[in-house]
Amino acid sequence: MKIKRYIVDSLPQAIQLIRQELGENAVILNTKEIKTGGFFGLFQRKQLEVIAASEVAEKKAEELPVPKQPQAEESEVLKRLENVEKLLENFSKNEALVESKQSGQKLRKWLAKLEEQEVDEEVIRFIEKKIITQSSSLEELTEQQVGEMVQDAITGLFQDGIASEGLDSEVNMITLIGPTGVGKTTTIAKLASRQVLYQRNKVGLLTADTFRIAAVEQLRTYANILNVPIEVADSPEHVKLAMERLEHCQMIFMDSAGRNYLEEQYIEEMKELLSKASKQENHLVLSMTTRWKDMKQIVEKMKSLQIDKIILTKWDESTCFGAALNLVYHYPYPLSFLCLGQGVPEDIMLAKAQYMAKKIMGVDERAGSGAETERIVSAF
Ligand SMILES: Nc1nc2c(ncn2[C@@H]2O[C@H](COP(=O)(O)OP(=O)(O)OP(=O)(O)O)[C@@H](O)[C@H]2O)c(=O)[nH]1
Ligand SMILES: [Mg+2]
Repeated sequence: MKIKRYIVDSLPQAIQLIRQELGENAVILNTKEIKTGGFFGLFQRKQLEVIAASEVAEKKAEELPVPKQPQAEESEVLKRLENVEKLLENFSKNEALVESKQSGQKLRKWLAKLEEQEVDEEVIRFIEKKIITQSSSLEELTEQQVGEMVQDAITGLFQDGIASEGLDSEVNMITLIGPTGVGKTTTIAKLASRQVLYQRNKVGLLTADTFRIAAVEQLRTYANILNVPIEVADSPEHVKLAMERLEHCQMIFMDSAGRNYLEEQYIEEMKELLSKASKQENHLVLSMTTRWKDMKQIVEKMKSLQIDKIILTKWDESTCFGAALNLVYHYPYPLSFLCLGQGVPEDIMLAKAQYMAKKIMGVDERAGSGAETERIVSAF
């Protein structure tokens, strides 16, 4: 028995070839539509795979001088055909297995990248499941196309975790809370500058950070540049009085000392104070240079204060961005702003899903997208 595989454009073409090569008695065992050629998965051609067999071996057997046993010979052919069928079945099963392994490999490669970026296990499994259920033909996609699907899934998660407004238009007091050195004071300077420069709002600054003299001076410098009033309060009680003195301002930005959040007492006092102020928003400031494990602990600790939104700073200094995705996946606090440098007021922009997803996927933002201009224009 001779078996041959043909890749053709049509069945008549296959029949002609089979007759020429395997003779008139050849039989077609299987036909299947396949895709061939193409470039990175594009422009592929639909063709037909035809498996045909001819009974050459039987003819030889007939020529041998053996006693005629027509019935036995017949059964022999059937047996062989059954074997061929089994072989073909195994062959296509193996082919399917190889294909599914390949598609798995492409997806696994991207998921490994997410792991490198410290996207946590649960989020990775969520993305994997989403992509597998979304596409029944992953094996037909190129690695790049699978990557685009991963990026879309990440963008979708971020889109659900972004605040509809950076600063709520109803709000007249913004408090920035968060650990030491994440950029609270710098971010207040950025936000306040923009209110003064672009929104033409009357702005007041208030600092509850009296732990370091330099901290007050830092904010006072910005207040002087912007020509806006600044109040210093050294206890939650004084914060209340300071707020009254700034009542004429359309927007008050309150700075706080990161160090104080280590003290339960301070957190308790702030909690009471913040719950009293109406029309106010608390933005928790976190730095992208913080490891996810630590960031999670900070959020857990700060949770008892009312967190309305999260600002993520130092995108320019980090190489690992998965924590941002973990945050929106695990916590209900929407992202408001992203800070991308020390420059006041330009290095801030509204949280943007595509930007964050690209960072995680390692797509170079500098390559032609004009990130610099983008962040200045879209900050408010
Ligand atoms: N690269 C980079 N540096 C930043 C960013 N935001 C703030 N910084 C820098 O981080 C350092 C600390 O910033 P601060 O604004 O003083 O931080 P803070 O949270 O007020 O710190 P404490 O008052 O000590 O709690 C400064 O050198 C800032 O210039 C940012 O987005 N990117
Ligand atoms: Mg500060």
